[in-house]
Parts: sequence; structure tokens; C-alpha cells
Amino acid sequence: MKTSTAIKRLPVAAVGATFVVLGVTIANVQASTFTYIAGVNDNFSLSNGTELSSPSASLLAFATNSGAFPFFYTNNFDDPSIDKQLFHTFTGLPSNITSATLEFRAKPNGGGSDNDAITLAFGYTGSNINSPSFISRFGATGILPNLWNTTNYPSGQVFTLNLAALPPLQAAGVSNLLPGLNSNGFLDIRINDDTSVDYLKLTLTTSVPESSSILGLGLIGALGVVCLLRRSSSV
Ligand SMILES: [Ca+2]
Ligand SMILES: [Ca+2]
Ligand SMILES: [Ca+2]
Ligand SMILES: [Ca+2]
Repeated sequence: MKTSTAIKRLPVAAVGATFVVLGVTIANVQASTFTYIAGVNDNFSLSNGTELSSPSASLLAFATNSGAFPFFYTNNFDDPSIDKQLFHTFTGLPSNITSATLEFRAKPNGGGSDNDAITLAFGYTGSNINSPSFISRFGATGILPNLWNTTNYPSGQVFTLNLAALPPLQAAGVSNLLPGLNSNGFLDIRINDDTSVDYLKLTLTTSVPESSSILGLGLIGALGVVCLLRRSSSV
């Protein structure tokens, strides 16, 4: 039979090629979520005291180099002072980060809160911020549409920043911090300087490929071809 003859003439190399194609590996993805919280979500309550931030030694060194530490520095969440900058570092972050969200509640304290800003960074060299980084004001021409002051935002504001697609207005640096998160494993945060911060919450999603091979199916396919060859040769 013509069909049997065609199969019978299949070279060994072609059978091998069929095996390889059938043995394609399928990648499943193992997704995990990690949440890091600094401060307490208590709407700036001082009745339970303030909560301490935890800047890395490197970030504290920058605070010193930039002149913020010690007089224009605070490591207290809920601190209602003006002319105080809050510093915090999230450390020990996982690899394979595929999404990241930073949520925080902040409130203008008056004075010069109009020009207050958030900086997201991966360390500093002396007084210079390393690349990549992100800097943006809170108020008008920044993350929010109106000036960041006690008239417009008397109760503060909960911010939710997608670190893979940060707001473009009044921003310096990059809009996607995922590569920086993955290559550094930490995130420095600086909020200045007439603004209270209630808490910071970083939520990360990681995706780790899990190899699931259908090699067995490939083997069955190859054996099937061998059987077919034998059968056709005996016809
Ligand atoms: Ca508190
Ligand atoms: Ca100020
Ligand atoms: Ca200010
Ligand atoms: Ca708080």
C-alpha cells in the first residue's frame, strides 16, 4: 500500500525529530503574593503612639549626606510635624517579581506641603540617587490633580501606586520599577517633608515557572511510530 510504503521509508532521523517535537516542555507558572507593611493603618492615630520606620544603613547615610538627618528627619509614622522627612526601606524582597503595588496613606501638615514628594529608589551613591528611581510630587501636576495642602486634602489621601506603571506627571525617573526591584531586592522610600505618613504597604506578586514536561507523551508517540514501522514492514 502506498501509505505503508511512505511510512516504511521514514528515516530514523525523522522519527527522532518527531520525538523531539512531541517532547516539548510546557511551563506552568507558580504565582505567590507577598505583603510588607510598615507602620500601622490607624489613620494617623497618636493615641496608640507613633510607629517606627526602618531605613537601611545606606538610606540613613543618604539622609545624613543630604542634610535631612538629624534635624529634618523622622522615623515616626503618624508624625504631624513639618520640615521632617520620613525614610523607610523594604528589604529581603523575593525575585521573579511580576507585579508590585505600593499603598500608603499620607496627609499634608501645612507649611510647605505643596511641594512635597515621594521618592522610590534603590540606594544612593553619596548624595546622588542610583538609577532607576521614581520621584513625584503628591499634589497639582503630580500624582493628584489639586495642590497638596490642608485645604484640599484635610483628611489625607490613600495612594495606590502600580510600580510597573507609575504616574507620569511631574515625575522624574522611570515609570516601571519592576526591573529595579528584581535586581536589587529592596526598595528605599523617602517622603518629604511637611507630610504625615500613616503606613506603607508593599504588595508583590511573583511568578516562578514550573517545568511540566510531556516527555512521556513524546515517548508514547515515538513508540507508536516504531510499531507502525514494524507493522508496515511486515505487510
Ligand atoms: Ca499610631
Ligand atoms: Ca518644609
Ligand atoms: Ca515641603
Ligand atoms: Ca499609623
